[in-house]
Order: sequence, then C-alpha cells, then structure tokens
Amino acid sequence: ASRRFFVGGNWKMNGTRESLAELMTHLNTSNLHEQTEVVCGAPFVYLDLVRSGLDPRIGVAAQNCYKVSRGAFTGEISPAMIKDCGVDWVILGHSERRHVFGETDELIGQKVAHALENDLAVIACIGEKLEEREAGTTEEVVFAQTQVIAENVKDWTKVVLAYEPVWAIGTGQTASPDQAQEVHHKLRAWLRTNVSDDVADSVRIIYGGSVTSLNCRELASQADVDGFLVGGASLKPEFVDIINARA
Ligand code: G2H
Repeated sequence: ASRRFFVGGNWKMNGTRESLAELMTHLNTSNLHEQTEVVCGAPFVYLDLVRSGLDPRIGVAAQNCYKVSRGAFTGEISPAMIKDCGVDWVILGHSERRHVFGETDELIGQKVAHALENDLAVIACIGEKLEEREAGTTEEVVFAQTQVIAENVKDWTKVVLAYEPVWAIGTGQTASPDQAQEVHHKLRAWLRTNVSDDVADSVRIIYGGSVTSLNCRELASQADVDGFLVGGASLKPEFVDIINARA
C-alpha cells in the first residue's frame, strides 16, 4: 500500500510567541521530505499565529475541540472556529484528554463526528494503559476505542489513527518496533474486518509515545507504522529528523 508518511507534532501546553517563532523558522527553513505530510498541533491561543507563521505546506492542528458549533459552553472551542483560523486538523481522544480530563469514549466519538461534519481532518488517538497491557487486554482496549471512533466516521480519507500506548507517553519508554508493529497490524486487521479493505489499506496508523530522532527510523521501517505523533521531541530541532525518518 502506498500510504503517505504522516508526522504530527503535538506541542501540548507548551510554547510562547517567542519560542514558537523560533521553532517555525527552523521548520520553514529545513529540508523536509516532500513525501511526508507534516501537521503541527498548537495551543488554541496560538493557532492564528502558527497558521500565519508556518509554511503553507505544513498543516496545523488544534489539540481538542467541542462537539457543537457554538453556544453557552464557556471555555470551549468549536471546529467552526478552528476552521475560521485557517486550520484544517484537530487531535481528538489524546490520552491526556481521556485520563487527565476524563473524556469518555462516547464524548470523543461525538467530537469526531462533529469535527468531520465541519470539514476538519482528525488525528484520532487510542492506546492502552500499562495495567491493561500487563493484564493482556491491549487488543480489547484499542479495538473498543477504535470501534467508537469508527461508528462516527463516514469519510476515512479525513482520519489518521494514532496508536499511543499510555505507558510510553512522555516517559521515555518507547514501544519497541515489534510492539508497535504488532498493535498497528492488529488495528489494520480490525479495520479490514469491521470497516472495509479499502479503509484498512489506506488509513494511516501512526505511532506516538516518546518518539525521538534516535528511535524513529527503526519504528518507521515497520510495515504498518505510517508515521508518528510526536510530543516532547516536536518542540526541538530534532523534529526535522523525525519528519525525515523514512528514507
Ligand atoms: C504522546 C506523544 C505525543 P511524547 O502523547 O502525542 O508525546 O512524544 O512526549 O511521548
């Protein structure tokens, strides 16, 4: 399958005008492989700044959104507002949203549906916790999370699935290439059985969790690893090496 390599940066709650300007200059002036699709996830307050500052060939993502267009939802941001800032992507279901802010599968599903209806492309995140992996329930957990996302997707061309094992996030404990490949392969098989051959063959399944310039190449060489969602390392110059991980 010829899936375009996809590298997302998830800046999380980091950055200042000054530091992001520096990071954007670095990205804009670096040699990024044309065949890699790059999207940077910026904090809401900097979406405008980042969209106007980054080279147009680099996409921008919000890191969350709400499930309706407007109204009395203090503190929330809608897909319509994100689009209005010229931003085309949103990250949904990140483990920090699930586990720090208590977002449920049901809410994440509703957000996915609403974002897609409003023409935002979605990086949909799933992943098991350490105790779930140790209990042997990794498949069960990620299939159940994927099921809820799938129920809310009509157009899979606008979806990237991000597998982020919670035990690997920000811990420096990256999944091994074999561990990542095993779950990605099973997720693709799940899509084949439960959605379609076409979707299974075409949807990018990216890996997230302590990806660095040192471990990205071996991970990128795995058959079912179609890219990365990168947190900590996406704020550093080495992000360029990760973007260019696939030769
Ligand atoms: C996982 C990842 C980016 P990090 O959350 O989504 O972060 O690379 O810092 O583990």
